[in-house]
Amino acid sequence: MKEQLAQIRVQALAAVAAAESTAALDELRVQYLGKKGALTAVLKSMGKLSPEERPAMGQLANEVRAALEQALEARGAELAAADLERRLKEEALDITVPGAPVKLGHRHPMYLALDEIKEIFIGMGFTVLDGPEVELASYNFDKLNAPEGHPSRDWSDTFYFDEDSRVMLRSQTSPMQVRAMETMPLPIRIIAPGRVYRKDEVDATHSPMFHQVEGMVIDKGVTMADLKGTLNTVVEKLYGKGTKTRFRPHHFPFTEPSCEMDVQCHKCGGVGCPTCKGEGWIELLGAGMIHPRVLEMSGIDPNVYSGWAFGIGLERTAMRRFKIADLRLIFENDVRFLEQF
Ligand code: 2U9
Repeated sequence: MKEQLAQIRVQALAAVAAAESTAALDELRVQYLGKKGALTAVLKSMGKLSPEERPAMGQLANEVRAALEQALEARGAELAAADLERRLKEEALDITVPGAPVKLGHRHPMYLALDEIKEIFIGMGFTVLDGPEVELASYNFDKLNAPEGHPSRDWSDTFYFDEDSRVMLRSQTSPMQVRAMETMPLPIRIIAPGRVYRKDEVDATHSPMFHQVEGMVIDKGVTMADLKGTLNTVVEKLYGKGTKTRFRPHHFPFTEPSCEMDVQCHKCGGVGCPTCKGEGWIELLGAGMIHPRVLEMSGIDPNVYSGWAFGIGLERTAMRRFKIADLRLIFENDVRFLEQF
């Protein structure tokens, strides 16, 4: 038994010293000290010894167990330290290396144009309105003096939701202004920007969804002179002081009289060039004095109050502002295009 214990000691200590992982150490612990382990087997057979032999052999067995446990612990600590050393090397971070630059996004060119317009009108005391894109035809058409049968209500131009043409995607932002006339106290100074929808095929100048900014002023004694004065001021802020404008008569159902406003071509200064198609002028927006019937339908007395209104297409404004040749670029959101602004 003495030889057996000595052999176990030599073998086990050699195995522990050679172990290369904590898993291997665990296996050795089971192999020698576990329930069915080699040393445990020797201890179990101790009962067969004579009472004289037992104490010395017991002491020897305990010494072997202690030596083995100590060796397991020491080798375990060694392996853990080596493992930590390896991980510290492998996982070392150089915190002085500069980080990867984060790419910041920015405003879409059309919203840059909208922001400019908003800023100008807010500076003149206007409030910015927001409203539903799904509208009642009564707000989009009837209350804007385009009754049943008006060409603008045609199914080929308008996205209706129901067969009797009562609910639709708004074709202009004017319904927001009708709602304002019905609910806001007078006088009113508002602009209404947003998406509008018309059944157009997509090409370089048309899209079934586009953006407008409309605006209006209603007060006592408002005249066409206020319309011209305010819009001329806006144009000077957008295109620079001294920019010339011109007003041409036009027709809209919701304004009377109606006009279109042109700005002198920034490229040729009015002589005529490809940008203005030889005209010297570029069409900018539509406007007019709010039709007395429109005021009346929303409960405002046209004998006491008058107002003017305008509408401008945002995509076209942004295209002019940033010299963008094709409307589709504005909607495609190709980063290579957007990054240029
Ligand atoms: C109310 C009364 C009157 C809004 C107006 C225009 C003229 C106009 C076009 C510009 C380019 C539409 O996007 S576009 O195709 N708009 O020319 N819009 S006056 O007049 C209103 C609005 C609301 C209650």
